[in-house]
Amino acid sequence: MEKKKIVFATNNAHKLEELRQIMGDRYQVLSLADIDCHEDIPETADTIEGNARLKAEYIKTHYGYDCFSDDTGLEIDALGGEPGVMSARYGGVAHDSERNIDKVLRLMADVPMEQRTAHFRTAICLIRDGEERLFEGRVDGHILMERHGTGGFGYDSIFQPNEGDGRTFAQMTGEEKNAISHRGRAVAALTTYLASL
Ligand code: ITT
Repeated sequence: MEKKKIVFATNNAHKLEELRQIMGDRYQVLSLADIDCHEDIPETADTIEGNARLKAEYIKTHYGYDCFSDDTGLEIDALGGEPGVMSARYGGVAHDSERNIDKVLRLMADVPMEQRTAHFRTAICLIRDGEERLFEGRVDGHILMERHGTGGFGYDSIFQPNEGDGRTFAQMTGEEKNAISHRGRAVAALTTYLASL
């Protein structure tokens, strides 16, 4: 049977690869490049849910495709919930993960381990047949004092999930991360919904 097509409104190749790993059996997940969308989609909302919605609505309006988009934020308790919606550009330069991590580690240099609690939150907005739906996923953990591991992307090397065996996301395989991650959970909710249709 031919796989159903769905657009994932992201410019982040790592996220696309994660999604194809999770949904690839049943769906042909198209990227923005696949639909010839090369412009910067505005992410100007002040919540991750709002940004997920903006991205999905942009693609529906300008390209006409049913699609979904995700927005993710790392929320660190000792930093009052930052970087949150600012996660991609926290260090001052958009999508420079090394600077983002440097800033977090600098701001938290004096925070003891028990107070280094944090979570990733992902909101996914699906637009399908004129209907809009939100799905969420969350994973709780701690921010380590330094980087561990080289896999994954973004803040993975400083995030140690509570449910794991002490490794950071960057020390896990993609499959291990997806099984417990914010995005993995939000996508599970999305795929359960899509499968129920
Ligand atoms: P798109 O908006 O094009 O999808 P993005 O890189 O801007 O890609 P987000 O806004 O969703 O992605 O995420 C903001 C930042 O949060 C992202 O740049 C990473 O630094 C970080 N991030 C997102 N998901 C992550 C994950 O699974 N592990 C570690 N860091 C992550």
